[in-house]
Amino acid sequence: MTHPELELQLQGEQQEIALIRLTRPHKRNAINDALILALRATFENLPKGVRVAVIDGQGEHFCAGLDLSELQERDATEGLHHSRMWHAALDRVQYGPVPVIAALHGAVVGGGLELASACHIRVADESSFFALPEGSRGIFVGGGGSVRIPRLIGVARMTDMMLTGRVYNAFDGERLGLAQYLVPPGLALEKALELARQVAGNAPMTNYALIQVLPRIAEQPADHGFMTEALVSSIAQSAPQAKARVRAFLEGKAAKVQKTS
Ligand code: 1HE
Repeated sequence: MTHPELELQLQGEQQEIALIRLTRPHKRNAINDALILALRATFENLPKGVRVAVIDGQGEHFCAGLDLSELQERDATEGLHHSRMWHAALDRVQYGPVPVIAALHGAVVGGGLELASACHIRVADESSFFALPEGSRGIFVGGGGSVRIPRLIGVARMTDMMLTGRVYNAFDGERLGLAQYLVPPGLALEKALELARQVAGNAPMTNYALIQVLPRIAEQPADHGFMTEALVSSIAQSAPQAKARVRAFLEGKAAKVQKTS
């Protein structure tokens, strides 16, 4: 399946890394209907053998958010369906088959930040900036941002971003939790691919539990969460891969945890 708004490239020794690139640089990768549908289709049809995905944007910016030129033509009912279409697509990103790493640079704004917040790891280079211009455009987030972004930075900070148009630079973005990694300009993709190789090497059941179960435990009352955790950890540890990995450590054949400087 090919989409002009999006490029899928397989990387890694076993083609286990899917590099998904937004390819509308002339529109700063603004997300029109075709692009959001292409994202959904891509995550629903990842080639067999893919174990991790990386998303980045072509050109000077990761993503300028919703393509505002399409907004003018929608009435309320169409707007509702449009927002639900984004929800469905970003649900496939967050709860798809593999962990997803966003490589961020330049503008990560509006729907671009909503897309980034549906990913599991965000790597920002120092040129990145984060904003929610919806507030000043007289609209509201519609791509799941009101659910996901407060979980990263809190309701108060998101409210401020939308009420005042506040823009966070890359340093503040990383400090607040909009990104987990900060790298020099131009190196976000390289770092994201390095992390992707590491993630692809994990036991599949561990990755599955991390992307599918951990966020759901976070939504459960503590008592239910403990029970879910016990069930999932018992399944994970019974996998042959887990047993082999633990044995390798006990026999001195696996890496120790290294102190960082
Ligand atoms: C666009 C869009 C867009 C650029 N929709 N066409 N998002 C925003 O409110 C952000 C709007 N964009 C910007 O603030 C700036 O474009 C950027 C800071 C991202 C980049 O600035 P710059 O100087 O590199 O580019 P530019 O000259 O502003 O834009 C280049 C072209 O891209 C230009 O079109 P052209 O035909 O004149 O060349 C722009 O009009 C076009 N462009 N951004 C449409 N967003 C699910 S709900 C989510 C709700 C939202 O995301 S609202 C926030 C929308």
